[in-house]
Amino acid sequence: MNQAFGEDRTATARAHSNIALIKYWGKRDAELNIPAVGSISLTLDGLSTDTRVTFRAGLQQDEFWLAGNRVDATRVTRFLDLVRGSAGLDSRAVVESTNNFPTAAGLASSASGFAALAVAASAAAGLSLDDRQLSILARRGSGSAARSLFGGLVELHAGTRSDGLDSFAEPVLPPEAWPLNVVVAITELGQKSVNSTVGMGESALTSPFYPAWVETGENDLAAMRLAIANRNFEQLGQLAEHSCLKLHALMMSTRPALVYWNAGTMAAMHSVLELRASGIPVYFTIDAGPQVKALCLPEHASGVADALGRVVGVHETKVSALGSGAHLLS
Ligand code: 2P0
Repeated sequence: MNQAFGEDRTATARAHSNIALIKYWGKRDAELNIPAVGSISLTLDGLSTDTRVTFRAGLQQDEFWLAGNRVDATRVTRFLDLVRGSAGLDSRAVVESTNNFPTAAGLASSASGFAALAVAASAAAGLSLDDRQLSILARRGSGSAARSLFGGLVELHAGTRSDGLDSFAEPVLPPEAWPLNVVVAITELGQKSVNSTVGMGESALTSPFYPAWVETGENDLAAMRLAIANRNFEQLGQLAEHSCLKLHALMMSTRPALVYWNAGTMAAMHSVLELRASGIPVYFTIDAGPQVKALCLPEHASGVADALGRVVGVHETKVSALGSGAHLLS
């Protein structure tokens, strides 16, 4: 650190991405970013974001560097303002972030991104927040980020309070308690066209299925909690596929329609169904993007990855186990 910038306050954090088994889509408060429904996810060890935050006196504006390129800092500034407000800090910050996976292609970069930013920025600002407070802070950046604070299987509560203080994530099962694998099949490397925040706002306003989506959410969560408590993989998989397909029915019935699938997505889904018909317990889930994630047990992961890797339209596959929660690196 340059002595001339003796007031630098810096911290670096790592967070892993997560995929939802019971999906979040829709907000009950857009300003405070409070979800309309709860969600349950699985934190992935193979997909992570490392973020360094340096508050620097005299800096004119926040700088956001993603993989070495300076990018728009609007959303980062809005988030850092929350941290500065709590810490009574004026300094702007340099935020340097790297993902080890394609950004904005439906692999939840905002989840690991805002979770890492919440941990690094609060530490650099000198705040000492507990896990629940960190999860609430991360949620303000991105709903799915609240879940990436924790490893293994995680639930984000929608809560009922208007201030959102009961909308936080909690661990359901630590990663070592139930070894599950996810095979990610990448069907498109480019950027997706509609971001999730905008998309879910349009779904709430225009899809005739949105009321049913919100109404059935609690039942799905309860059934998934039970499947996890019983370590019932078939139940977990069936419920995850149902939540995924219900989400995409909601998206497709939005105006303008949100169609995230491509031909490779569909082919990979059918490959999962064929594997299952041949006796391999494997289930698919898909987020707001074209990638397919296949849920399976570790003994089937390499066979599932081989099969999905041969599907026309699948560019590559990546096997991931359950990951740990967000943590400081320095
Ligand atoms: C999820 N997704 O539960 C669902 C499934 C995408 C499809 O959470 O507006 O980027 O920043 O709170 O967290 C993506 O939504 O949205 C998401 P904001 P976020 O993983």
